[in-house]
Amino acid sequence: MQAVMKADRQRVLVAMGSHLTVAEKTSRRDLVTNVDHSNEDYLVERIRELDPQAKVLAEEGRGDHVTSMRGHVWIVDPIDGTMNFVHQRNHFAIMVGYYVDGAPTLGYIYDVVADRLFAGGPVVGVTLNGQPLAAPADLTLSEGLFGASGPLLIANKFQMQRVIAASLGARILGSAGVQIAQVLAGELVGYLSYLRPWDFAAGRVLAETLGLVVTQVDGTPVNMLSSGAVLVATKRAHRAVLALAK
Ligand code: 2AM
Ligand code: CA
Ligand code: CA
Ligand code: CA
Repeated sequence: MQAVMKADRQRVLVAMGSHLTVAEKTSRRDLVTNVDHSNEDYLVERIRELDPQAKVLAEEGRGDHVTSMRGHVWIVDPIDGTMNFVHQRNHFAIMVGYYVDGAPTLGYIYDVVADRLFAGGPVVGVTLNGQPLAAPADLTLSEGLFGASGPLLIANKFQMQRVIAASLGARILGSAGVQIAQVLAGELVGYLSYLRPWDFAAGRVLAETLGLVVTQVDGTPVNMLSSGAVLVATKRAHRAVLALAK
């Protein structure tokens, strides 16, 4: 799958440089492009070749109607950060997560323009562009930058302003994948956003493999078949955020 992801980069960069067809899904802030669709086609086809029996849960609807995590389940976000893809031509990710009987097994987050591919899982460890990635330092909230979500911050949901005030500062990038990758790399101590399964499926595998904690903001386990306010953080920052985010 790493080779599939790396090969995909050039295709996506070429498509990004050509005319984009952009449509609104549920609002003017919720976009989809021809590249989201074509890249989902590409990834789902590769997964079908690799693992014909598997179920595929994919954002733009190319996959299956998945109602259980039993068996092999691949979860695909073909372009994460579509708004950035359209308006910045940067700061977006391709993400694939793989679960076996509900167990996080493999994850891939590819920050396409930066050419940073985070890959791996509990059996093989995590690599960044093929090199082993060490677990980030277990810094607490006051010792690092916190990845926020614009909508949660504006609404001050989950005491987002208090959480940020307790950190070294807020960073808002508009791509769950790129921001979770920054937590993996030790560049953020945590990230909190309202997410759907394909937004955090890959990140959860990679984060848990590195000893980071992934739960809902109330501390309960995440569910890979539903949306929720998801917190990805170092162990110490996770404890600090849960205490504040009432
Ligand atoms: P997407 O680009 O794949 O839709 C910032 O918008 C981040 O939140 C992105 O990772 C985006 O993923 C995700 N997101 C989740 N729900 C969203 C929504 N309803 N509208 C826009 N972005 C959403
Ligand atoms: Ca979307
Ligand atoms: Ca997404
Ligand atoms: Ca997407």
